[in-house]
Amino acid sequence: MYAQLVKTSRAKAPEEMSEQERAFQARIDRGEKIEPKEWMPEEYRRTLIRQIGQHAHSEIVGQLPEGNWITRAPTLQRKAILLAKVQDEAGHGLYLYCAAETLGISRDELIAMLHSGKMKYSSIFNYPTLTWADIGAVGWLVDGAAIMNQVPLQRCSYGPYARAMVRICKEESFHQRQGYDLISKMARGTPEQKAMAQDALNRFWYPSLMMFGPSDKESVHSAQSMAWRIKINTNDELRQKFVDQTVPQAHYLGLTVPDDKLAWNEDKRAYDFSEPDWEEFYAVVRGDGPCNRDRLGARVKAWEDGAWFRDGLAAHAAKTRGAKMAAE
Ligand code: FAQ
Repeated sequence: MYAQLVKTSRAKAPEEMSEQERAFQARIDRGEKIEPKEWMPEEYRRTLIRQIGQHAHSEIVGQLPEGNWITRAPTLQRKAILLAKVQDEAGHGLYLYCAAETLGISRDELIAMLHSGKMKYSSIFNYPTLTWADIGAVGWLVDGAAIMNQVPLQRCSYGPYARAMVRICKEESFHQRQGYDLISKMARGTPEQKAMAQDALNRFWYPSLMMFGPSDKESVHSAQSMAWRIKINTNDELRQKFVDQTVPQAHYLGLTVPDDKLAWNEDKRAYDFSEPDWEEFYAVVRGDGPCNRDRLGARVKAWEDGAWFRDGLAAHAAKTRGAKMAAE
């Protein structure tokens, strides 16, 4: 079902739509929310499954780079903060799997597609977290980019996705602030700590820009997804907003953004900046990033190791159901 999604770089024109599709589009254009039991075009449903499913997988796989540092956090307070953040990401994954399930796909099917490589997760989580400063960079830059993309999604056309985003955005905002707090302590610490903060920025800058997806001219889904308000902004619009928000923060921290071409453009009242290396992006998306195999391997192992627990829960639920039916 998922694999049949048509890839198109343009939105369907009104004359190509059926009467029912035109009425559906009119509801979207009026800003109405679409709810699970209502009629929707098959492609709308599949596009949502793809995007929400990938988003859910990203939250779950996204626990791995930070989970890697829980046992090595430098203080009890930092450890408690990191634990809370990683747990929040699990919660985000669960809200999003629930939202996807309202579209008629099961969580088991979604997870099987992640494990077989049929479904994607965000490219960013295929980069390693080599030092403690990377945990600051993940919060500051990765959560910062995630929020930039997710705040508009609170206004997306599909009710369950839009509502899931409200709580997720509140929590992501805490995540971003804790990352900025961590990186600012490092940037204002000893020369060695400042060097670690700079090194983390150097390594995470371009992968963070890649999170917004390919440039608008290469984005296959944007036009139709925007017409359906599954996406509110284009990939390049959000990337630009992220750069404009983040560069002054880096300057304030005394850190240098690793881009020789970065310059304020007074005419457009925004920064000019270098594009990420798109060949690297597509290689990571294809499965050839620095950590793809480790990340997927860790998820598959966790799923297999947890089988006894899922089986136990299902057996208990069946037993309880049987006892209830016998009593009725
Ligand atoms: N990585 O036509 P478009 C987080 C794929 S949450 C991998 O532009 P679209 C929280 C795309 O799927 C981060 N693949 O696609 C956290 C498509 O391939 P397909 C996740 C990517 O969907 C923080 C192809 O390229 N957030 O970080 C990426 O219109 C810290 C063509 O691209 C979301 O998922 C990528 N970066 O736009 C957790 C937000 N970009 O499927 C832990 C919701 C593109 O045809 C720690 N998603 N591709 O085979 C979206 O807004 C959109 O799906 C985009 C991509 C903007 C990501």
